[in-house]
Amino acid sequence: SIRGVACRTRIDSRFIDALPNLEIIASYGVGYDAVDAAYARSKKIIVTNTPDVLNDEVADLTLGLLLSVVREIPKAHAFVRKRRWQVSEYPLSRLTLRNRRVGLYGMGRIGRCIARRIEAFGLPVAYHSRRPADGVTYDYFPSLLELAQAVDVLIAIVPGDASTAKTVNADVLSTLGPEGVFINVGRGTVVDEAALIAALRAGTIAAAGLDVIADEPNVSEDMLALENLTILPHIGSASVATRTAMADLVARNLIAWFQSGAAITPVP
Ligand code: NAP
Ligand code: 8YV
Repeated sequence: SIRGVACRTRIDSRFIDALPNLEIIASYGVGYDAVDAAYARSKKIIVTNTPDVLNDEVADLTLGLLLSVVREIPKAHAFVRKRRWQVSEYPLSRLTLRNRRVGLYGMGRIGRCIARRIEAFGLPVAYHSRRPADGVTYDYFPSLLELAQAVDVLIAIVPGDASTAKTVNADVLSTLGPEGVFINVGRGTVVDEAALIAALRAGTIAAAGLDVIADEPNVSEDMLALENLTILPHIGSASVATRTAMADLVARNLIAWFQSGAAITPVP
């Protein structure tokens, strides 16, 4: 009897087959990698996501994470908490954002919002995507490796799918270089995590910040042991206001579908 699903979970072909009268899967999030959208399509089931309503929130968090990594904000806070300020000054941060060049891996809805914030920080922006993005004038690089060569901060904001899987690999990280900073706010699957851990351990890159990991919420001991890695529990969009806007869009998609037969934000 179920004709519509609102979800924040994995929806695979078995799940879909268990609901023979399903018409619409309204997924809570802009990334819909957890939904087997190709299978849904083959069954003429529509899939919707929640684009745009979270762009600024995720971009804000990205800049917060970048600053946290480079200027050691979480560590400095822990230093005060442990009452160590009374004993000594906090050490100067080895890294700075000044005079850096920032590369965005992905220049979509959220990437553009991140780029505008980076510009406001006075830093040049370059990017890689499969084709040049319409309406932006930032330097475009046709490969991720060429982008990594040209920048010393790399921010990943691409979807998690087969085309991006483990693309931030040992080559990309070593090209980014020993002053390099890597930030991931896209999906954990985009990164070869073993290569990232090795690069952070060896000083192949300087530091990294992850809002997403491949096997959430299971953070490996190897990751937790790294002083130069800051990990957030996938909170890019996680404010009450933005998550409410996302939930409203899920509901509005379902209502529109059942009232008019046209969803508001179907995935491509
Ligand atoms: P979007 O508007 O679809 O932008 C995606 C960008 O990635 C485009 O520039 C696209 O350009 C590029 N891209 C896709 N596949 C690529 C590939 N194989 N190689 C190079 N570039 C590729 O998506 P969005 O709304 O900005 O969201 C992006 C992703 O962020 C989501 O899919 C989700 O996984 C993630 N996200 C995370 C959080 C969080 O809480 N951390 C929150 C929201 C979203 P081309 O198609 O031209 O290549
Ligand atoms: C959410 C996200 O955390 O929209 C996305 O793609 O990754 C985040 O906004 C998630 O989808 C909701 O669980």
